[in-house]
Amino acid sequence: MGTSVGVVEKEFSITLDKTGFTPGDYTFAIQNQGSFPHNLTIEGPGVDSKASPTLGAGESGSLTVALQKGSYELSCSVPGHKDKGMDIKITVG
Ligand SMILES: [Cu+2]
Repeated sequence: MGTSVGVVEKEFSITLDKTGFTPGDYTFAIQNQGSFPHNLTIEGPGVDSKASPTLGAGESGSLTVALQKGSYELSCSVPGHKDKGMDIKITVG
């Protein structure tokens, strides 16, 4: 489980309730507050495109990953959403 991080997804943004990450296990608790389907996909050191299930409007889900030192990209892999702004970067250090 590790540290819990709240994630709000909507058209077209990803917002985290935490800043400042240190290496360790994290569970991203995702709420889709939009009206389109969204997911959370994480890519970075030791994490090869790990994704939550795609959540319908109003649904919640989670994704647990082990973060190492480095830079991670968090995005939504529903086609087109990343380019529209559902794409953020976090630095773990
Ligand atoms: Cu999306």
